[in-house]
Amino acid sequence: MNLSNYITHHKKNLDEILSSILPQEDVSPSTIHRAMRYSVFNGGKRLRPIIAIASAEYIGITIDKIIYSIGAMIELVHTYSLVHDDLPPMDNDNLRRGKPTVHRMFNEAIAILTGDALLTQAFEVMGSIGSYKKNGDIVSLINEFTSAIGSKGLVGGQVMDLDKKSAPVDEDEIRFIHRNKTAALITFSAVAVPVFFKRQPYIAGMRNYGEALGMAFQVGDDIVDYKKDGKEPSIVNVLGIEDSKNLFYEYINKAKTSIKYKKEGIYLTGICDWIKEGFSL
Ligand code: GRG
Repeated sequence: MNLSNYITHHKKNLDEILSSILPQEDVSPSTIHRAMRYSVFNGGKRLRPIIAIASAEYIGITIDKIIYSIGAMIELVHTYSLVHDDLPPMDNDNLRRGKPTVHRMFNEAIAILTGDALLTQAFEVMGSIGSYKKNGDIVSLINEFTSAIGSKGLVGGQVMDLDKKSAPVDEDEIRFIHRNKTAALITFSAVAVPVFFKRQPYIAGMRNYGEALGMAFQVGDDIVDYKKDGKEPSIVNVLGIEDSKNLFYEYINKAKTSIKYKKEGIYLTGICDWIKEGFSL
């Protein structure tokens, strides 16, 4: 199956699981459930769950309900981070994926609570993963997840990003932002399956893959945003456009070379090309 069909196929199954996890819109109080479903089913690429699914493929684990649930858990946290990031005290965006942001469609209080509820729902899914497969390493999965998304991961990266919106930024600080705000959850997506299934020999390689791909993703996004509206803080402030582009390609190559078994890793390397082409720098 080519990558495009692979993504379409798994996205459909993943969306079915997400739909079964999220309360229906008419469940009281319906406003929050409408907002949760609105934010999740709003045209996301599902990049992070697809990475988790491709990592299962890489290490020879059948793609079943557990793998989709790991993907769903990640997508719920990703969506919460975007809903909060769009709020007025953060990025103050009116549109996300071309449609009104949650605080514009509903209101700010509902957007804050939507993020809170999605984050909480992710941990409910984590509980169900632990119950389906009793011999999985759920404790290590929880530890990986909380380090990736807490104040020493996603939240910490967002704080540094906010601090640096109106202050000079150096290369170490920009790398800190990229590593935490973006690469931490992408890295979690790459290591979650080998961690839960206790496939130790694969964990370091998948961590290298996730870190490099996550860094590439944010460098690419910085370049696109800088060209569009000079958004700061940006790697472009520190390295300029040409060196930032070179760094992007370096990270993409680093992610690809972390995949030792080329046949089994065909979708993982395909995802690197997908990102490379998607940014078309
Ligand atoms: C509010 C705690 C908190 C954190 C927010 C916004 C954020 C931190 C993290 C997002 C980091 C990120 C990936 C930034 C790049 C901007 C971008 C392209 C985000 C969207 O990610 P995609 O492209 O989103 O994977 P889709 O729409 O496909 O789901």
